[in-house]
Amino acid sequence: MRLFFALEVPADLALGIADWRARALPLAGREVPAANFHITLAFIGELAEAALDTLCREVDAQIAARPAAAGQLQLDQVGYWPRPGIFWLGPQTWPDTLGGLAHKLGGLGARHGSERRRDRFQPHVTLFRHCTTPPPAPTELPQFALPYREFLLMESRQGRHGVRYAPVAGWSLGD
Ligand code: 2AM
Repeated sequence: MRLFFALEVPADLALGIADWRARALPLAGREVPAANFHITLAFIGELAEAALDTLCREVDAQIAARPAAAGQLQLDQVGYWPRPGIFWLGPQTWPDTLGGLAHKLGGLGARHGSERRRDRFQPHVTLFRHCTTPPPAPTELPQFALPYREFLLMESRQGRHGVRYAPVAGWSLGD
């Protein structure tokens, strides 16, 4: 199973973001479908199905020991990473608790063999993949509020019509 931890983008917000993308940005690279919008907290990669229960119990224990807080992100900037060729929408600032959660989840992934991220955590929704040149600035600045009260363990499945993400488990965040 190819797994990652993520914050979900609610369907109505995803449609709002897709509308803004169509209005404010030219087509760049490959457009990510609105149904696939999410914010990756930590990428796990391939995990044997037999190890899934262990991973979930480890997350339970982490959350019980140090509950992470629910919150809200203001998605108010865009960015471009030339190496993966990703054009993204994300917040300029975010709660330390969210960075802490991403770090802890990344640590659990590392125990199961995934590579630890070396770059700084930047929450983001990928809008376009495979961009070869930086897209121009949006004609309309983004301003989307993304409230989050839980995070999900997602499975990435390659289908005939492209990749699809399916939730495998979820954890509520405290106040
Ligand atoms: P993204 O978060 O930049 O969009 C499922 O594949 C998700 O995990 C995608 O959202 C993807 O990028 C992220 N992802 C894929 N491979 C990754 C890797 N090697 N390191 C970190 N994140 C990765």
